[in-house]
Amino acid sequence: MTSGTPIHSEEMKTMATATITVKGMTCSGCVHAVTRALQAIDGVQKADVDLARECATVTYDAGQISVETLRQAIEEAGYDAL
Ligand SMILES: [Cu+2]
Repeated sequence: MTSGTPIHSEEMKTMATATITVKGMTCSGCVHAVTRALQAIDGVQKADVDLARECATVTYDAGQISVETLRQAIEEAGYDAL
């Protein structure tokens, strides 16, 4: 008798990318602060913060969190998310 391997159901991942305008960043320290704040969120896969363009490009699981969650984290870090 052979024992079958259990079938693991695929986790539902709905990855999305959002570009959020971030105001108030003045140096690379700010970029780090925003990047860290975003990456600390459960559901964020990748966060790229651009000082010159004043924006954050975030890849996240839309089934877990929303853009609002990302904005909130940026605000809590002390910057303005538009
Ligand atoms: Cu700074």
